[in-house]
Amino acid sequence: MPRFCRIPQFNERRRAAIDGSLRGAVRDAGICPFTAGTDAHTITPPPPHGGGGGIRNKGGSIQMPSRAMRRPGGNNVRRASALIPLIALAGGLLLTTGGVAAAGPVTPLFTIAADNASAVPAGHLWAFNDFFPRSATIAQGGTFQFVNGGGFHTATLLPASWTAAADQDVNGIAAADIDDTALNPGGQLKTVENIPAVLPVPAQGCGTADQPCVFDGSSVVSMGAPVAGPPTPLFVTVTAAPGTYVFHCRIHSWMTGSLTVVAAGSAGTTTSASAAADAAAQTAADVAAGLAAETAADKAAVKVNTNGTRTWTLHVGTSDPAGHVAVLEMLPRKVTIKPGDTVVWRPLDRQEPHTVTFPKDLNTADVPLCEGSGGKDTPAIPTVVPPTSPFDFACSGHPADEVAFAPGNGVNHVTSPKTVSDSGLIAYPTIAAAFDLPASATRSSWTVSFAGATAGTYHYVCQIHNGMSGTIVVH
Ligand SMILES: [Cu+2]
Repeated sequence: MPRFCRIPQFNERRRAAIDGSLRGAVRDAGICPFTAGTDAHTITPPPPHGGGGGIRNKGGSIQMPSRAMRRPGGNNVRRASALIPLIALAGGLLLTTGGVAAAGPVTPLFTIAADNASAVPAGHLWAFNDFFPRSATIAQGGTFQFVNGGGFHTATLLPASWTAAADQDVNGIAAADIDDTALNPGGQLKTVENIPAVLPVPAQGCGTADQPCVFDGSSVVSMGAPVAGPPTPLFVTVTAAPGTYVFHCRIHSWMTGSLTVVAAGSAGTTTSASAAADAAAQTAADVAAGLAAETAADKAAVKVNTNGTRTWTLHVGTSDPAGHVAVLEMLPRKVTIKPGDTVVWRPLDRQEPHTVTFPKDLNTADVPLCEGSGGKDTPAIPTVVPPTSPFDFACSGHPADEVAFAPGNGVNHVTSPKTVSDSGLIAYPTIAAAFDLPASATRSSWTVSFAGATAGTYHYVCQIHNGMSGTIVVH
C-alpha cells in the first residue's frame, strides 16, 4: 500500500452536495490520520542536485529524489500539525500580556482569487485556471487573502526554494497507483487521487480574518481545494524575507502566480483597488483568448476512408495557449455521421483531463477502493445508501484506501444509443508529465467505431466536468 493515506474524492457534481461540516471533520478530526497538516510540512524541498536512484529532471531545473523517497510519511506530519495550536496559543498569550484586546478581524490589503467563474461568457462552459491577479506585492507584516473564485483549485504559497513544478510533481492531485501496475479497463496505467495534498495547509488553527495563517517563507501555506463543502477564504499574514515567492494550484499545473515581498513601509505595494484592476485586465485578456481557442477547436476534421466510411476527429475540450482558460466543451458539440463511421476524440487542453462516456454519467470518475493483498484493489463498501459523498465508503473498519481516477470500461464500439462506453482518462500528454505519471496513464486520443450502429441520437458526457456533453447523430 502506498505510504500515504488517501481518502475518497468525488467529482464536481457530487461535491456540491456535500455537507459543509464534513470539511471541518476532515480538518479537525483527521478522517485520514495523515491528512492533518498534510505532507507539505514534511517534504524536504528538492535538493538542487539530487542523488540516488530514480532521479528525474522536472522542468529542466530541479532534480527530484526517487518517488519512494518523496512519498510523505505520517509521523512527521503529526508533529508539524501539533505545532499549530502551540503557535496560536503563544500568539494569544502575547496579546493578553500586552494588555491589548484582540483587534478583531483583519481587513486584507487585497484579494487573490483562484478562478473567476462569474466572468465566463453566457452560453459557454469554461473554467479559468488562473489567479486574479496573477502577481502582487506586499510589505512584510501585511495580510492578504486567497479566495476560491469558483472552481476546484488550491492556492498554495511555496517556500522560496520550491518551484511550482516540483511541488506539483510531489503534491499534485494525481499519482500513479504504484502497487497496482495492471492496466485499467480503459487501457491506461492506473491513477489515484492524492487528496491529502489538496487539503488546507496548515490543516487547522489559522486562515480566518481573526487568525490569519503566517507565511514566513520557509513552509507551505495553502488554501485547500473544496474537497468537502464550500470553499472558505484563506487569510495570510506575510512575514517572509523580501523576495519573490511562487503560488500555484496543485490541481492545474500551469496555474501559477507570484507574490513579491518588500520591506515594511515600501511604496508600490498592491492595494485592493490595484488588485481589482489587474484582475479585470487579466479577465478581459483571458476571455478573448478563450473565445479564440474555442472557435479554433470547434471544427470536425473528416477523412474519407478507402471503403467509403468516414473518420471524424473531434476535440474533447481545449484551452488557450497559456492555459488560462479551460474550455470544457465537446467541440463540435454535435455531428451527424453514418453507420460504419469512426469518431476520434483528441484533447487540446493542457491542464484538464476528460472522459468520453456514452450515454450518461456513470459516476465512475472517482472510485473509492480498498487495498487488497498483492495490490489487488476492490471497491470500497458504501456505508450510506445511496452514498452521497466519498466519505460514505469504507474498507472493513477504516476509510477507503484510495480513489481510482476514471478507469474507463474499455468499450470502444458503440452500436446503440444505450451502449455504455467509457474512455477513461483522455489528456494532453503534458498533464501526465506534470504529475509525474507515466505517459501511458492517459490516452492522447480515443477512437470509437460506429460500425453497425442503429440510426439515432447518441449522447455522451465527460465524467469529470459536470455539463460537458456532446451528441453524435447516426443517420
Ligand atoms: Cu471534462
